[in-house]
Amino acid sequence: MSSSDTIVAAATPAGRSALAIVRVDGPLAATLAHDALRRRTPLAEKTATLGIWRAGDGAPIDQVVAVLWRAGRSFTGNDSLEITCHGNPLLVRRLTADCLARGARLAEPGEFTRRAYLAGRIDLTQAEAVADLIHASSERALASARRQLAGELGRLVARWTDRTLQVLAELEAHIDFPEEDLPPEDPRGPAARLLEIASELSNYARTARHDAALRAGLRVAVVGAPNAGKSSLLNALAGADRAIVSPEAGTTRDYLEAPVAGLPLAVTAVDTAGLRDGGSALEHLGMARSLEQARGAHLLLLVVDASAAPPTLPAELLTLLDPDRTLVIANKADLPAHPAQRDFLPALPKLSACLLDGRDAEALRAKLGEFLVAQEIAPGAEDLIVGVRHAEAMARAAEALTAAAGHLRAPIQTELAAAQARSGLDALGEIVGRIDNERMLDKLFASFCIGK
Ligand SMILES: Nc1nc2c(ncn2[C@@H]2O[C@H](COP(=O)(O)OP(=O)(O)OP(=O)(O)O)[C@@H](O)[C@H]2O)c(=O)[nH]1
Ligand SMILES: [Mg+2]
Repeated sequence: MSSSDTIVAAATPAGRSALAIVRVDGPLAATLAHDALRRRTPLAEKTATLGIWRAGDGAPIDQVVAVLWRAGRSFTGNDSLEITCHGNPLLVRRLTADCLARGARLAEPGEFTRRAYLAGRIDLTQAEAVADLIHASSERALASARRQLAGELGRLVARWTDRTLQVLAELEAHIDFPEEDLPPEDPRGPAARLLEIASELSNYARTARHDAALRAGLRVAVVGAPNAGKSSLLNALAGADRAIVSPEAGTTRDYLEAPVAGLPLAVTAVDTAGLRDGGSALEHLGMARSLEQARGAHLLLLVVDASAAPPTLPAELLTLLDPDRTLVIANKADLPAHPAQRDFLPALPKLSACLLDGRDAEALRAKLGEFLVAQEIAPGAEDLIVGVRHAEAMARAAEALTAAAGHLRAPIQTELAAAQARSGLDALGEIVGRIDNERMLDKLFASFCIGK
């Protein structure tokens, strides 16, 4: 896979659309456009050129708009061409085939971004952010990808690297001139500084626990006794009439999912069959599914009819009611509250609501969003979330720097400390890609789409 090849790929999905984009990158990009558009003068860079793209035999393929970026000023670092044609897959195929006939080859998945990385235009965290930005399914995931693409994580890593290098330089000076004491420049001494960097690294590594919430979203199970208002809650969360609501107990038999509307995170709510002791064989099948959903959820919303005596819930559910991941929705607030409700599950956080019509829906969704962040089930708007790959390297770096600090306690072994500091630097380098590892890069870019 050489960067001196010219590569071509459709950058837009297969299917019919108003417009589609074919991307070409490499040394042939400029002449290829020049020839196919039958231009007498070279294509001006960064300028939209309208023309008929013709195959080698002169047959017209489509009227297109071509934009050329010259090497050094393009995303990839090479001459790079974007051809916008009409969004018919047949046209895209013919245009691509023509580029192949003119000497290009088909791009591998992620190869454009890989070129940008190899050309030093972006670091590895930014390359990953390109894929994240495309796949983000919520506002918060988009914001996180945007920050990483802007280089926020790369800059953090650069600062940790600089600080570690500073300590390493002092340690090496001490190795060369052991008769002198360890440097007086920083009163905290090298060990304390290494531990400080390690602790920051560990803190950031821990944010990766939110990575899955950003990527795959969260599941919230709505559980409770029959007729408590679970389906009413699902509808309120979804902002749509998804589930059947009826005064008959046992309306919902199976579970049913809907995306929660208006949250910055992708949250799926799951309505379930009512849970109670006893019941028919069919009800038991439904209840088994409810419990399965409850076990698999990131958060439980336990709906309770606050106007009635507290329900008797099955023991299997009670064991799942962890105060950190359960919110009780005390429903039917429009009716007089039953006095015994005050003593019902006092350890759990409660929210009073009326789910009769949509009146509380928006406030409920907002409260749900706040609760998810407050309980650290979901990341907050300001949090920088690192990926699993970054976290793993950060944890290794932290471990090495902690070990380095250990060697600076009596008996002081400066050489061993320096070696550990160096391996900490290597781990930091992996995050941004200052390493030469083809296999790792292959794996990483293989998850990209073709044309990216
Ligand atoms: N008064 C009052 N009635 C409500 C409220 N919320 C729901 N209800 C009524 O309670 C009944 C049951 O509501 P559902 O949402 O179907 O309850 P459920 O928990 O899904 O019931 P099952 O699926 O049968 O287990 C319906 O008649 C609703 O209109 C409320 O806040 N106040
Ligand atoms: Mg229901």
